[in-house]
Amino acid sequence: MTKLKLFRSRKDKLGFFLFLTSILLIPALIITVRQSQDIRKKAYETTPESSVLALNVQNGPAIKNITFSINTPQAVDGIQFVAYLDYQSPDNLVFNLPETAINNPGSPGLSIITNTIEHEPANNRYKITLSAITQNPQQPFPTDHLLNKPIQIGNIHLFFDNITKTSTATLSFDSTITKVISHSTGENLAGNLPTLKITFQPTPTPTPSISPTPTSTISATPTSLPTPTIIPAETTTKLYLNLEGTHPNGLPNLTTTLYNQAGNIIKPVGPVGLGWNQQTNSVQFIASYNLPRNTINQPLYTFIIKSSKHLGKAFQTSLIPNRENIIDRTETLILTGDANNDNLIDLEDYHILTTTFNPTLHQPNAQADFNYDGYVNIKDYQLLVKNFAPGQPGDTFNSTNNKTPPVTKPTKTIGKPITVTPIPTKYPK
Ligand SMILES: [Ca+2]
Ligand SMILES: [Ca+2]
Repeated sequence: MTKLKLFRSRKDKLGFFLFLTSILLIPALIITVRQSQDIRKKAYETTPESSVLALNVQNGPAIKNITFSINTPQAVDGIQFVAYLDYQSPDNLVFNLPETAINNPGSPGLSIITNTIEHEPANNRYKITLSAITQNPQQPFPTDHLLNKPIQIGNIHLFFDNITKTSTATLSFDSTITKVISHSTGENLAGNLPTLKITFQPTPTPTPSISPTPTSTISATPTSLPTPTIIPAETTTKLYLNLEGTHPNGLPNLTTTLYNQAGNIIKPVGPVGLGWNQQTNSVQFIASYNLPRNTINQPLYTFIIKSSKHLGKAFQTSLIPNRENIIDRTETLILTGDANNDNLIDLEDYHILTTTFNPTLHQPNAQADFNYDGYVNIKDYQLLVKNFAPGQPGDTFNSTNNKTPPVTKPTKTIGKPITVTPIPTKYPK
């Protein structure tokens, strides 16, 4: 009698066994992943304290506080968030959110370093952005015993004027945490946070209306100049740049890109030079370009400067063909602190600093060595904190006018007087 053989070989038998195991294991794995996601999401839910806003105001001015809190199961380097305060009945209620309205957080070890409040009258809302980082770069937040307990991120004070009990206005509050950087992994945990929505109904006021603050828009109006096409001429440019933290022995890793008015990149002819100019005490970039000859008008060109640690900077200039052009832009400090070279100085850069912070270890190539002294220490921390500005990226090339300054950064102006000068015999200090 022949024995029934289910498997022709040991290999078949093994294959069948593996198949059976995978059928049983895959659903188990899916359930485990879902469970861990649920756990993480739950850990980040906002606390009841922050989601309830009781507004019991009497006649006359009132101040109400909103407190933001989250739980964190991991130690973090800081938090960034954006919140919108929408008002539905602006005629009934007057309130002001001065820039100083956001206080320091209630949790020790965390400090708020940037906050902005922008009124958007067209949308009936205020936009509030806030960033908080740990006070000590060597100590992530919170300390272990606070993990999974509510962290108070910050308080926002609402100042209400002329409140009466004759009418009702509705205010709703939405906040989104944009970045919560894990100290151990650098992962942005904010994606696991649910949007917090707070709605409250005050008993407010007839009278005044919210006076919209006009937002001034600085728009650079470049003079568009015709570019006649004539035989190109080799043109040398010497660009003097004030890159924060650099010095004769600490030069940045620099990318300098030249654009013409059409938005085309003009590649340098031959090698480019990067060095230190003793006379101007600044970084010197030298390159030659083939530019069209133009005897009538000088077209404007745009240099986009980006170092691996500095924010991008756009400089507009004319370039006179067939000669040396010296462009001194040392009056503009190009800010440092962009450790991951994404053209923002924010929590991710702070995370790189906290994880490489070591005042005694020589780290000549450290990304967070912003003053190029070979160490990541308190001096680099101070530079980063000074320049910390999430949501305010550095310049990039803008094809509409070879650069439009962002509305949120009205201090940035372009189209400054062109400082193209013929080769000076001696550079003036
Ligand atoms: Ca960055
Ligand atoms: Ca340093």
